[in-house]
Amino acid sequence: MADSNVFRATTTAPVNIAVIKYWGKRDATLNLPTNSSLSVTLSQKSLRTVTTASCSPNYPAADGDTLTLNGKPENINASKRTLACLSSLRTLRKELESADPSLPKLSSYPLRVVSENNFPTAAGLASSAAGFAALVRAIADLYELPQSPTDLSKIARQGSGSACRSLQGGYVAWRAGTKEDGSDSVAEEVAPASHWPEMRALILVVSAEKKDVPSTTGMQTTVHTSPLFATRAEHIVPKRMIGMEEAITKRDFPAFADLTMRDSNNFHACCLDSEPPIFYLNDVSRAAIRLVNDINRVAGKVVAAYTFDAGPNAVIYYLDEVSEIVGGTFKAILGGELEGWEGPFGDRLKGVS
Ligand code: 2P0
Repeated sequence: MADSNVFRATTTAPVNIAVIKYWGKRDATLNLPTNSSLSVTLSQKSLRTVTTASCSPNYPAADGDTLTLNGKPENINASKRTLACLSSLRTLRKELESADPSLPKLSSYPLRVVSENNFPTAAGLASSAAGFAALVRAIADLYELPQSPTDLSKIARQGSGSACRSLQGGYVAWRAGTKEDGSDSVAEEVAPASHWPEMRALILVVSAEKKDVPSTTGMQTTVHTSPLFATRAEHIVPKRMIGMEEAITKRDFPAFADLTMRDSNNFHACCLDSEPPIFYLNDVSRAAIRLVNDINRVAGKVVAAYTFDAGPNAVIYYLDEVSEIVGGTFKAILGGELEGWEGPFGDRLKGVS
């Protein structure tokens, strides 16, 4: 869209929470993972990044490309990951311009990217997934690129691994791939959100503080020092990916929940097995695990599942029919221990708009 020589596109991207975790890189430069992963894309009702990308022949070349995050200018040149995304997107635009010389030469104009997370800062949730997904989508829209979300996932992956799963809605698998150039390390939709409309997620904000060990550092410590991790990447996750896709296809909640909890536990066991050990869970996280087990025991079947990323905050998956039991129990027993809540996300689970 042209507006007095400024071309502009705005988009939003959602947060995703993995049920089979990405942890470990086989190539840190291309950001290729050691194992495949699978996530659920949350609705954008309260957790999303909004990004506007613009370019213009009138933007001073001396300013170069600029990025503003939550109102603060960022040093784009200090972020190799951002530079890699911008460079890949420009290359695709240049291909379009070469094929059709009548197109405006957007690839030669400086870019301005302005991005805002609408999550309450207190949520303490990783924002890199939604952030890089929104950046890639906004620039792809600005450049009118014809590439599919799966093709664009290769670019978002270079920004942050988990970002490649936020370009699509519903249930999304990131296939680790085997090629050295990363061309087959892409995200693809396993099922749309509408496939399982009863699915809900609740985020328990156990702590809003920054995590102790950033994911990028933590995962490589695990890769290099944990004997358990080798078994996880080679044997445990490949089987679980198959089981998880089957559980989603069949809408088998007990199987989905069992794999989700086992995979969270196995990922945190690998963290503990690292040298030095990495601790992401705290006492309240462990209380949340016990509470889910109690809820399931009292229900006489598995109706709720917990999962934890690189921090103490719990995400609880459940189906709408047990919303009151799950929400009510957590509020009554753990409410006072928590710094906040997000969700439930469910009937509005969807992808990028
Ligand atoms: C996941 N996490 O699958 C896992 C579970 C954290 C635990 O993806 O280095 O921020 O930018 O590729 O994507 C966090 O790692 O790491 C993550 P980089 P990212 O969601």
